[in-house]
Amino acid sequence: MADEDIERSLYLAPLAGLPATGAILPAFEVLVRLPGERVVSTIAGRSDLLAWADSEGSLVHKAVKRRLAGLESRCPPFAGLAMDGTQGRPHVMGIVNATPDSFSDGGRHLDPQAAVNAALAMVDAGATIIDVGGESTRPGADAVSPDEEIRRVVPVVQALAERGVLVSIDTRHAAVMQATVAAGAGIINDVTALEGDADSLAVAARLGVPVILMHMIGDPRTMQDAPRYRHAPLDVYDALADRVEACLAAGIPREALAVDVGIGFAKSVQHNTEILARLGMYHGLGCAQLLGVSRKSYIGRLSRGEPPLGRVPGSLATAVTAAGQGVQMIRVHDVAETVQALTIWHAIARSGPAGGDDPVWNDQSY
Ligand code: 9MG
Repeated sequence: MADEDIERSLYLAPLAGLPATGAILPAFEVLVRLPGERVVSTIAGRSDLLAWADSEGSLVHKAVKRRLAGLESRCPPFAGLAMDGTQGRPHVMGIVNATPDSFSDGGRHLDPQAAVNAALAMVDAGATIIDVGGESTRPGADAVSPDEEIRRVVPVVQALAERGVLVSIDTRHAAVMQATVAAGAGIINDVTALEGDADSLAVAARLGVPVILMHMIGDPRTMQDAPRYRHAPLDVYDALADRVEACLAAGIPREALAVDVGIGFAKSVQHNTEILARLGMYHGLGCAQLLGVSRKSYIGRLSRGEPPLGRVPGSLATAVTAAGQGVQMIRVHDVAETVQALTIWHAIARSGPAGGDDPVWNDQSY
């Protein structure tokens, strides 16, 4: 097997410690794709893993060291925001949908001023990014023309950018990327990972703004038909690695990329939970990580069939799970609730054995 093939068939999912913060990680689930596509996995402490890699020869040793280096290095800032743990709790991205058919707040933000007011309230509640979208990506949603999308989102993006808000534009259309970055958007959030429009990769590279690459198969109309994977967490890892490589080749630097596993996009409930249990693994891609789970249907399916507004507790539970695996940005509808949950998570995490020397935590004056 070639060097690169060995590295691509070996995956490490951290079991403890915060990846991407520069911390040494103590233990891993080690997953290996065997020829014929069978995947075997085992649990190993860091020193056992290195001893095993040594005994397997220099190529395996090199591959393990490279994977470890990816997980244990400090993530550089993304869009000017710290991503290496010094930010404390994960950043919260508030969702503002300027669409008539959005799955959980449809119609409420069609008036640009109402959308701007809702976004400013989210910023007050602690959001550091506002994600503005003009096309619903819920399963089965119809596509919207780029012109209509631009008409919906540009006034909102412009008003927020003028007030100094960091705006990400949720779009899969190159023309919308162009119009909204001109209006002040600071991040592109593309659920197709810049594959949904033949011009997106070149346009994003030319615009020079940071990009969030989300994993999906197919498009929102068809994606839930029959999602199939050989091994969902590893297939998603490989697909994101390919998109990161494509962006690097197009001239977008790694520090301007964030990855997102795309929960609910072409995934069954089991695919979602298998991926959510291994979020730490995706830090091996060397990019910041965003997660969007807010009010998604897997929560109702795993619970008691609650409608979107009844899925806030499950959204918070997932956000806290993600924070514990080093995910740096969480995309949500319920900003105040998420900020509170993540603040408490952070206070507890900092006081544990891996808590370190957070100056805020160590301030005894309160
Ligand atoms: C637009 N959109 C809807 N769900 C999303 C998710 O989970 N991640 C990202 N990046 N965007 C999303």
